[in-house]
Amino acid sequence: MSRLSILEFPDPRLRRVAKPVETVTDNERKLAADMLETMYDARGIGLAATQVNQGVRLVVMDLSEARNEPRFFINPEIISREGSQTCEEGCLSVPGIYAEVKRAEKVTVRALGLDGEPYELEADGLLAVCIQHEIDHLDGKVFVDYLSPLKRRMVEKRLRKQQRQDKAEPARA
Ligand code: GNR
Ligand code: NI
Repeated sequence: MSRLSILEFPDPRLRRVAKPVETVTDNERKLAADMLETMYDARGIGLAATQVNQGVRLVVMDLSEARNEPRFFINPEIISREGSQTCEEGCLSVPGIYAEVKRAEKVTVRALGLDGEPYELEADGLLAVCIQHEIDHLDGKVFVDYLSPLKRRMVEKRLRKQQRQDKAEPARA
């Protein structure tokens, strides 16, 4: 397995809309394994292929405390949604920024597993938030898009400054 680098907002590559996987092969399984390692290493609970500059509809997640219950979603689709909830979200592509986002409380997701077989999952709470956040990434959306334009510009400014500093002093990053 290898660790991949994560694109950071406002990188325009985060705006690409990912393409469906046609056939699940060892290529997708290798990418999923690399993404899982990358996500664990970064201490995230989810990661979309878009974030590692891969334009395919593939998501990995693990919400377990022990980090031993990986979930894989290929071509995920929300087929029903119910209610609403507000959760403070963060994103590995928007480091250090947290903001409340309103999303559906319960969703039913249809996806393919790593074996290429379709399955459905009913999710609520944080699991439902996370899957909605990840599918947004596949559609080129980032959670800061839900903030007011003023707040989003502030986030963009702060991250651009941080990225300049990281470039100038990589050893301290
Ligand atoms: O690690 C993550 N935590 C998180 C917390 C609240 C709502 C969504 C998330 S997803 C995020 C990882 C990530 O950026 N996935 O795209
Ligand atoms: Ni994210």
